[in-house]
Amino acid sequence: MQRILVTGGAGFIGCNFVHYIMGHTGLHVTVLDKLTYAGNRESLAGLPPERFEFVQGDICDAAVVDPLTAAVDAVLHFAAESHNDNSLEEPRPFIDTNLLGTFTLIEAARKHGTRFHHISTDEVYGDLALDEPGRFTEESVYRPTSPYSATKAGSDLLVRAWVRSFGLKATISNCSNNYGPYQHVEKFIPRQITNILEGTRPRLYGNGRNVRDWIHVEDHSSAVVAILEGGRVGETYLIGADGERSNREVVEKLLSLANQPGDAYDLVTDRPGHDLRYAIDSSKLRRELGWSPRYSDFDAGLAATVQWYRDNEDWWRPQKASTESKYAGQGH
Ligand code: NAD
Ligand code: TDX
Repeated sequence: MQRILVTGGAGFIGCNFVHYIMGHTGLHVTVLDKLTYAGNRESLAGLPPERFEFVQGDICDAAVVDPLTAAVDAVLHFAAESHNDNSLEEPRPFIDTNLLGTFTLIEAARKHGTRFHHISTDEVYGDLALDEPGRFTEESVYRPTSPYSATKAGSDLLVRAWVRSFGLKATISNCSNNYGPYQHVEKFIPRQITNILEGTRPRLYGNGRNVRDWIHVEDHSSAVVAILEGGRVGETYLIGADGERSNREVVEKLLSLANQPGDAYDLVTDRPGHDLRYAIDSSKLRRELGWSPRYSDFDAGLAATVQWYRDNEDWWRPQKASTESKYAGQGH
C-alpha cells in the first residue's frame, strides 16, 4: 500500500488521523474535504508537501470521487455531518453527506476494486440504561435514535450490503466519543474548556447524568491503522478505551483543572431524545489485532487537551461566538 484517500481530513478526527498516519508510515495521503463549517484547512498545516495533497470537494460528487478513488490503494472514509444538535435543527445535510456521500464513495470503490474503511460511531446501537452491566459489542442490535445516528446506521448498512452483494473490500469501525486537539467548539469537551477559558460557566444538558465513553483521538487513529493493516474484510470492529464518565464528572474535572469550584456550571435545556449512556466492549479489536489505547488515564488526556486549547486560541476563537449564538437559539 502506497497511497490513501482520506475523506473529511480537515475535520477533527480526520486531521488527527492524517497527522498520525503520516508520522507513522511513509504513505502518500490525499485529503478530500468540502470544508464545511466543521472543516479547517489550518488543522492540516505543516505536512510534507511531497507526500500530501489537499482537494476541496464534495463526497457526493461522483466526478470528483471517482478519479481520486481510482488513484489510491485504500479509502479511509471519515467525512460526515457529525453533530447531533445540528441534526435536530436541520437533518437534510446529514441525509446528503452521510447517506448519499457514502453511497458515492462505495460505488467508486467497488468499480475500482479499492480497499475501503468506513468510520462510524457507537451511536448506531442507540443507548444503554445508566445502571445496566452490558456494553455494546459487534453483535448489538442497530437502534439509532437521532437523525445523525440514523444516517450513520444507514451508511454502515450500505457498506455491509456492498460487501455482501458486490464483494466490496471493506471494514467498518464504530468508535465511542473522541476528545483531543482540533475538536470543534460545538462539541461537549471543547465547548466547556473554551467557556471556562473565556470566564463563562460550563453548560450541562438536562441533569448532567448522561454517560459517554471517552477515547483520546490518537487512540482512535492507532486503532484505524491496526484495522487497515490487519483487519479482516467484511468485519466490524468496535473501538473504545473503557472511558465511561458522566457529563457532570467531566465538567467537575475541567473546573478543578481551572481551580474553580466543582459546582460552577449551569444546567440547561436538555437535548430532545438525549441518549442516556454509551459504552463499548472493544475486546474483539484487542484480541484479534493486539490493539490497546495509549491514553489509559482520562484525566491526563483531558489536562493535555485543556493545554492544547490554551495554546491554540487562534485556531478556535473564530468559531466560538457563532457557535454560542446558535446554541442560544436552541436554549442550550
Ligand atoms: P467533524 O464534523 O469534525 O469533521 C467532518 C469533516 O467532514 C469536516 O472537515 C467537513 O468539512 C467534512 N465534510 C462534511 N461533509 C462533507 C462532504 N459532503 N464532502 C466532503 N467533506 C465533507 O467530524 P469528526 O468528529 O471528526 O467525525 C469524523 C467521523 O468520525 C464521522 O464519520 C463521525 O461520524 C465519526 N465519529 C465521530 C466521533 C466523535 O466523537 N466525534 C465518534 C465516533 C465516530
Ligand atoms: O454543551 C453541551 N452540554 C452537554 O451536556 C454539549 C455540546 C453537550 N452536552 C452533552 C450531550 C452528550 O450527552 O454532552 C454529551 C456529549 O455531547 P456531544 O459532544 O454533542 O457528543 P455526542 O452527542 O455524544 O456525539 C459524539 O460522539 C459520537 C459526536 O458528536 C458524534 O459525532 C459521535 O458519533
